[in-house]
Amino acid sequence: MTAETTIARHRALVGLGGNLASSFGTPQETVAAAMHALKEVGRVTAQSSLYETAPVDYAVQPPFINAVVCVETALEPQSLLDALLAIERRFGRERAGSIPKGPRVLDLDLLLFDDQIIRSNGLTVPHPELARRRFVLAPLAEIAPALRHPLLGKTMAELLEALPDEGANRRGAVRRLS
Ligand code: PH2
Ligand code: MG
Ligand code: MG
Repeated sequence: MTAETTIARHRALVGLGGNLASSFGTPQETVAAAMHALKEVGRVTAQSSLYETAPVDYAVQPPFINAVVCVETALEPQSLLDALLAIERRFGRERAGSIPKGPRVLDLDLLLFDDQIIRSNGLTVPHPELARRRFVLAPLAEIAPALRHPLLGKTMAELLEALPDEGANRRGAVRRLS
């Protein structure tokens, strides 16, 4: 047996988003750099395209760049979340005094962790907003269309298809780049 096979492996889906420039450059450059930084938490097995997306929930802010990455990790959920928050801080994320759901340089959200259901202080998995956000589901369905939501029982492709085509989550609110 190799050392590799003795390590507990989990599959985590991580959502990335940002709409402010950072020391890494434009939001597009920042999210691309953050996708690279996610190699620190495990083995990146898939990464979506970058998407330019209309802001949801807090409307008066610049468009976002969003993406989703799949990472195989030996970290348990809380340690993984801590590592994601540390990367956010390194990219210049300021939480104190910021507008909830408002502009940010980098947001890293733990969307799914194996088929685990977690409800603890500061961590809810699956991410509670996942199924109603096109800016999450479009990149998620691009890299993991057959992955099933552990609470809703539907695949990511089915959840994307079921989104109402109106309001902030309408089809045209999400544009795949490159
Ligand atoms: N994140 C939010 C609030 N609204 N809108 C888009 N398009 N993309 C985001 O990542 C986003 C948002 C809070 O996390
Ligand atoms: Mg978020
Ligand atoms: Mg977040």
